[in-house]
Amino acid sequence: MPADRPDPLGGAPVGRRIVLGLLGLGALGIVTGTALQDGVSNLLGPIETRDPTGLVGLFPAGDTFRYYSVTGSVEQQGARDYRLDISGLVQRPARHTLADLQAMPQTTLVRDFQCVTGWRVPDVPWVGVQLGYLLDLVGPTRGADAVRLTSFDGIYTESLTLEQARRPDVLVALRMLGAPVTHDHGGPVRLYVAPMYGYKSLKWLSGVELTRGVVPGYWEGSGYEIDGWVGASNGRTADDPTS
Ligand SMILES: Nc1nc2c(c(=O)[nH]1)N[C@H]1C(S)=C(S)[C@@H](COP(=O)(O)O)O[C@H]1N2
Ligand SMILES: [Mo]
Repeated sequence: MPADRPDPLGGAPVGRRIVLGLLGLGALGIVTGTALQDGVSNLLGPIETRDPTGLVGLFPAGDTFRYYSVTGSVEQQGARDYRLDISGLVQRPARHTLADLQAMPQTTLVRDFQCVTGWRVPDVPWVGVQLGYLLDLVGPTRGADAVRLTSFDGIYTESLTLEQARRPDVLVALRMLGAPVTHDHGGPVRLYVAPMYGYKSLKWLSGVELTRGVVPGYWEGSGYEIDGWVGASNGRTADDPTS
């Protein structure tokens, strides 16, 4: 039989193409509960190592978030210490406290959260300030066409084109799951990029830098798509100009 065909009885490995294909569908919770708890082993590769047949993972994992961090532990930032810097190619650089952000217009979204490794949490309530609103406050200069996002974990970075960053479903999130964003989920302030995979939703957000040209994020050197669209789902429509 072809090497890529799953063979449950014979136990032949499912080819990488098929595993990735399932992930690409994105609708199945296809990883097991404990397999992917730790941060650095979240790459696509380990799924095959831990579940060589690809069959164990076809059982639903439960609709829960996994804790991910590429660093061991992250220092807590409380409501008083928190600062968000918006800098780079802007007319008026800004620094916001948590209270500043709370006083700005809040947007509520109820959308899925979907990790590229296969787990997905449906209908999560998110509340926060649209990233586009914050960009309007600073006024990107003519040369700016992207944003680089940094985390106070000191390591993780992400990026979006300016057009993506201005989407109304991209939030600087202050609340998720009906409560302030917890430390483990990247609080007090994280990004939520509804139409893209979870890795774009940077936790412990500390900086937004306007750049010329997209600077690839932490995982994007290892083969993750820079444009991490989840597909035509989660509120994105086929006639969406940025899809
Ligand atoms: N700073 C930081 N942000 C991050 C990550 C990370 O390791 N560090 N992991 C990303 C990935 S791959 C996912 S799926 C989500 C997980 O969010 P959660 O830990 O709230 O479940 O955070 C994203 N943002
Ligand atoms: Mo992820």
